[in-house]
Amino acid sequence: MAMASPTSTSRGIVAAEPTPIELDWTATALLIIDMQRDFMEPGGFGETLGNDVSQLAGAVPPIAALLKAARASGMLVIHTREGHLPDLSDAPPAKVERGAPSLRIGDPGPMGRILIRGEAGHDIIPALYPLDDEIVIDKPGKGAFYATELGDVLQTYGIENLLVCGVTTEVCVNTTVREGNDRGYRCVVIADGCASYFPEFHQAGLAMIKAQGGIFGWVADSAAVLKAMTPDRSNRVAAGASR
Ligand code: C5J
Repeated sequence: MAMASPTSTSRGIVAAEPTPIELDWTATALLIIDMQRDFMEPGGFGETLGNDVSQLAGAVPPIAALLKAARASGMLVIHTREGHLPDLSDAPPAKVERGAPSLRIGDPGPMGRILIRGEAGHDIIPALYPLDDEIVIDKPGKGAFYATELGDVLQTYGIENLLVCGVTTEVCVNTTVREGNDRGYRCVVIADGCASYFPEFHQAGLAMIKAQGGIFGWVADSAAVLKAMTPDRSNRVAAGASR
């Protein structure tokens, strides 16, 4: 692997598992999966399925830190939202009719109709709200590539690497990473920037990505990515001090 110059700002080496990975930041996007009120707050889709939504809160501060750094560096930021058209024409009956939730997709709930585009519950949580010029991809499925413009967007911006975070680890994050991996993207999943309603599924979801030499991608903490994004000026300081 080619090593980045210590003063380079366009490349960085992330301390990831199963191996460190060098990334060209100009070809890297931050992909934030489904940080919507419907999954994160009481009364939404996640809770109607019987889940404890407080399990997901820990992912917010690491994502916020990465989002701040990405915005400051000019990195492409993409947010996704899972949800359906008001007439449910893009919602397969097999999804709508599944299980025994307290409210089904499309039913009226405390944050509007469950998992429907344009409703309050479908929106992204205030702490991570997209800026006007950031890309928001609406997706009907679990994977962010299925039936969306994501692939075209990434191609347009020359993206080769994805920093993937969001919820939930084993569902929409994993599905998106698998789709991205098959399309040739290097996916680095942010361990503390993902969460599951089931802590054991979070761990298993990360383990599956990085197993077998990184069969689907890499896993790193947000701090490791932030460190790699920060130019190392120690050489310049040392050189200046010796003059
Ligand atoms: C789920 C998601 N869990 N965003 N969606 O249904 O992971």
